[in-house]
Amino acid sequence: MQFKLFANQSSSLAALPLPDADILYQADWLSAEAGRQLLVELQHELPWRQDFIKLYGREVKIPRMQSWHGAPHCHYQYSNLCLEPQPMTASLIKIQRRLQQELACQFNCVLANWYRDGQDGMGMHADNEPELGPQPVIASVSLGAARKFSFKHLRSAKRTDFMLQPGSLLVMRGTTQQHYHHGLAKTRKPVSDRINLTFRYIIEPGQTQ
Ligand SMILES: O=C(O)CCC(=O)C(=O)O
Ligand SMILES: [Mn+2]
Repeated sequence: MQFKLFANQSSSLAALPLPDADILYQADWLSAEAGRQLLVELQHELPWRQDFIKLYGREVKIPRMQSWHGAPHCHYQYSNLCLEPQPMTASLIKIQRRLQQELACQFNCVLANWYRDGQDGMGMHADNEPELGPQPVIASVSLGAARKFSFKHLRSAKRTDFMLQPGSLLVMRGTTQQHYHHGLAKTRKPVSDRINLTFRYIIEPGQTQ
């Protein structure tokens, strides 16, 4: 199913009608000009790295560049990778503050992903690491090329695709990570650079929720 309705819609955050989930989307959360500026700023400012994961005993490049930022306790672990947090930058703090205000919740870290072309992508996964808590709020800001984003409902295997527009905000919260995988498919179509920021909150050791 395609959410054509949301493709170029303006104004405010709207709920995506997916069962067992709580997902909000706004296509024009940033103006076109602000989005373009932020893309260039982040391309130049963040300490981008090419990371590798182990697959069947072999080291393989992950198909994107990434940069992990946050509070000192925010370690990010997946596959055999453990990322140490880089300090937040002024541009990341500005976006984080606006998100915290508009969504009335706290974030303390952000994963930046840079998809250089259609051969970069992210496999289907859930952001369900225990340190994110049982019902994490994940706020995802997209810049640059529009790319197809997919949700897969785990019980029914039903897939829902839609285009994530530059300047858009996608919020996944509630039970979304328990019932869905999400990902960004590679494409043979010519596409230019895209940067995605996913703001998260990692619980501090000893903190009770
Ligand atoms: O690039 C995207 O839109 C998705 C990124 C994502 O799912 C993640 O960083 O966990
Ligand atoms: Mn994710």
